[in-house]
Parts: sequence; structure tokens; C-alpha cells
Amino acid sequence: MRIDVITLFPEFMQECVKIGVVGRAVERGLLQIGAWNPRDYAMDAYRKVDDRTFGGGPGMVMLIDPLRAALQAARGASEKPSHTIYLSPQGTRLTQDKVRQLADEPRLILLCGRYEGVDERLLEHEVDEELSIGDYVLSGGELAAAVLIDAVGRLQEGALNDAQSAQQDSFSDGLLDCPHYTRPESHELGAVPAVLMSGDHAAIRRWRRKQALGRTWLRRPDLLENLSLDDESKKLLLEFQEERQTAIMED
Ligand code: 9D3
Repeated sequence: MRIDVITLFPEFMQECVKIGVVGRAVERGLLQIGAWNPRDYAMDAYRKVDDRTFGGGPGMVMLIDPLRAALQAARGASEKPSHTIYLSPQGTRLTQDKVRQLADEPRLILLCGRYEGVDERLLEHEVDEELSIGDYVLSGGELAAAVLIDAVGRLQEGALNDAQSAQQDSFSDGLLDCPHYTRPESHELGAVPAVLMSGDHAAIRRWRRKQALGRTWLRRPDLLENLSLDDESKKLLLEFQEERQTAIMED
């Protein structure tokens, strides 16, 4: 897969994709990243990329022409058809379903805005979809693009190691993760739950599923509402709820 980013901060984007799973995917040639600076395509003497907003008011708007020229240059860098995304607070929310869908595209172009955003006419003509990464205010699209690249990059075939891939299968079921522990078994901050030291793999599997269900119920009940639990899961969640009630009463 190839991802091209249109950004006033191309060095930042290139730096972002050097670490971790995505860095390895790039090194292995599973993922190619390009960055294109609209300032390099601004043809006036000042290399201007923004101007005042029509209608008045504070803030600057990114000009059509430098962005359009940068988009054209990026599209020309490969034969494959490109799906173009504008990262913006007005977009639909990025979800793991959307990430999986985008991970199958041969090529993405990510348009990052700065200032108040981009002239609407460019969006109407050159952009396929508009995505937000959540309900909080960033100062530009670059960190959102980095989030998208990370989420999509790690899904490229061969990006994860075997252990990570196996985990993906068992935990891509819409629940939060269970708690994790490592050495030492006994520590002044507390002991490790005994079941994890028991060697009883069926009991460990049940405990982890119960914890995942219980934490999802406590912290993200909205996620549970969209799932239909099988009888075993319902039983485990009920056990978690009863154990928690007992713990609260004893407290
Ligand atoms: C304070 C400026 N706001 C005036 C009402 C509008 C505004 C313009 C530009 C708010 C944020 C931004 C920059 N944000 C992004 O480019 C962005 C973003 C975000 O802010 N939140 C969540 N996802 C995204 S994706 C791109």
C-alpha cells in the first residue's frame, strides 16, 4: 500500500512513520509513504498557501491552487487509483471498521488542513471522504493523519509478528482488553491473580474473557450494546457483576 500526505509539515510526517510496527512495515516495503508540501507548489513570489476568509472574521483559509497542484503531483507518483481523504473536525468519526476498509485500498491520499481549514470548493472537487479522529480540537490534520497511518499500517499483511497477529484474532471481537501482568509474581504493589499462575489454560481463558466483558461493561457500556453475547459470555459477565457486588459490600 502507498499513502501520500499533503501537508505543510512533510518532515514531521516522514519522522512519524519511522518507529514501531509501522516503521518496520515501511522498512519491509509493505507500506510506502510520500509527503507533499503545498508551499512547494505555490507559484507566487511569497509562496503563499493561505488567505483571509471571505465574509470576514478571524483565521485564514488554505488556498485552492497550491493544494490542487500538490494533489496532482502526489497522484502522479503512482499509477494506482487513489482514495482521497480530508482529515477534519467536520468528518465522520474514524472507527476500526473504517480502518479495516481503508487498509484494503491500494493507495490513499491524506489531505491535512491548517488554520481554519481548506476552501470548500477544493473539498467538493478533489476529496472522496472527510474523517475526524474524535471530538476534541487539534491545531491541524497532521496528528490525525499519523493516527490513521498507524492504524492502517499495522493491518498490512506481514506488518505484525505472529504473536501480535494471533492476539488480533482473539481480541478483535469488540471488547476491551483484559488486565495483563508480568514478573515479579509478588510485589509490594500486590500479587498476580492466582488463576494466571495455575497453569489451567481453560480457567485462564475464562478469567480473561470475564475480565474483558466486565471492564467493557464498567467502562464502555456503549460497546456492549452493539454486541449480542452468547450464553457463555452472558454467564461470565453475570459472574463478574456478582463478584463485584460482593467486593463492594465487603468494602
Ligand atoms: C478553533 C478553530 N475552530 C473554530 C471553531 C475550528 C477548527 C479548525 C481547524 C478546529 C480544529 C481545526 C484543526 N483540526 C484538524 O485539522 C483535525 C481534527 C480535529 O481538530 N479533531 C479531530 N479530528 C481531526 S482531523 C483534523
